[in-house]
Amino acid sequence: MFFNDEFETLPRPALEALQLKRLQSMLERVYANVPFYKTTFDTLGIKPSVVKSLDDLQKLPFTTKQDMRDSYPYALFAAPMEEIVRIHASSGTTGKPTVVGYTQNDINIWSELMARSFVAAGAHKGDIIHNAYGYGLFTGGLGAHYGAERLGASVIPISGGNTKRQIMIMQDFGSTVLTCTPSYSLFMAEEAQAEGIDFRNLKLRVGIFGAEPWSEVMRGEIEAKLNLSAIDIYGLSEIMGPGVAIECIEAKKGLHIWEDHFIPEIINPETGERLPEGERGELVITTITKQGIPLIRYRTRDITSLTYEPCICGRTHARITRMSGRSDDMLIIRGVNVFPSQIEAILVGIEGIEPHYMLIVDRVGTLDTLTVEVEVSQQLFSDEIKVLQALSRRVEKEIKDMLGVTCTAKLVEPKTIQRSEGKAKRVIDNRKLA
Ligand code: DLL
Repeated sequence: MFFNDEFETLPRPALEALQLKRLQSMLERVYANVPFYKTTFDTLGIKPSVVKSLDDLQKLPFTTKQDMRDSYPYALFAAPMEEIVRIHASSGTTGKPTVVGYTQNDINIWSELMARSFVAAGAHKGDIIHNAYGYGLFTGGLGAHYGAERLGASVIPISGGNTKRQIMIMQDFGSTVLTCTPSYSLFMAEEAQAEGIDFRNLKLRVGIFGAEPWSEVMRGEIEAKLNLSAIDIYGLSEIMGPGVAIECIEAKKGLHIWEDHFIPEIINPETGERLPEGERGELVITTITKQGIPLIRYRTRDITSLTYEPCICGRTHARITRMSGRSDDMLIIRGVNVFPSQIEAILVGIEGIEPHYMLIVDRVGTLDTLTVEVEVSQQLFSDEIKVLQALSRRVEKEIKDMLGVTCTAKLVEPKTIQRSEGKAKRVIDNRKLA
């Protein structure tokens, strides 16, 4: 099942010809309308006409989050303000947010791509979509909302928060599709259990989870606890919002990136060189139809790989693998590179451990220390101290064996680690304060 049969299954030669045509006209547009691009191109002695093939994209410079910050709030917009109908922003880790603007045409395309994404995930007209992504400057809520309406489904704009009420609504309104962050879905499962509500009695069939990294093991956990099929959705506000890429329910093997609107590349984050198909590196995206804020070779900082292998679902669009973290949230602990998602994958594989954890990084003298605070099941927590100690040692040993990093495991009571209704905060890095 497709939302847009023609474009989702466009044979690759036609898809690539379309990409080139759209890329060339986008380059002309930004060169004429965005002083930042004109200056950057002129400094490098490049004209938009340098791009004669898709490969020539490599001749163009990258755009970074810093460039967006420097252009705060509107300097990268390529359309006049009278044509901007919506503004979103993503919270920055420091200082000002990154601001993005959409023309009506951008909103229409975003809605279509989200509708395509819903269909790829196995949703359809007639579904009742419980949208618990936050509404506001964050793109999750409104992005999924407009896509659900475009699909013709019934959308419940519940947003995040008030979890007990969420569960009541899902039960009473007969929600069939759940959209929220993966960590929030587990929190909902926990709350439901505390209320004595069994997800097996709910009508949920599909969950569309994204906005933060999660793991294959966590998928298993969510599917078992919420009794639904869990689909990974990717997106970022700079490029559009949710719906840049999504897994298809047929294969659940990689996320199709909508290539008639975005050109993906994978680069070595150190050298900036393009990597061959299948190799893991930083995802770089060029938008080819956006009007509000088109971006050339935007460095997402997300780490993934790309494949053009045909998919059993029939979509011809390339797939990216599940994100394994960001090149900039990578922790370096005593010289060892560690992604929080790697630790998570280890934790959720250990029996008695709950998928709620916090990594605390500190510096004692000149030595980095890592403390892994993680919740254990109620049953285990009331067990003998000996049992808990053995479990701590096991967590420490598995992390050491798999990742080569020494840590201290601190097992805590169920529900003591702060829950999030949006993106989960998994790392406290006290070293930055020094
Ligand atoms: O998180 C958009 C979104 C909303 C995506 C709802 C999916 C669902 P930002 O707030 O700009 O936008 O954050 C974008 O979140 O660069 C990734 O690091 C991370 N991210 C998003 N989706 C995934 C995912 C939204 N499926 C940043 N897996 C991105 C891992 C993800 N990381």
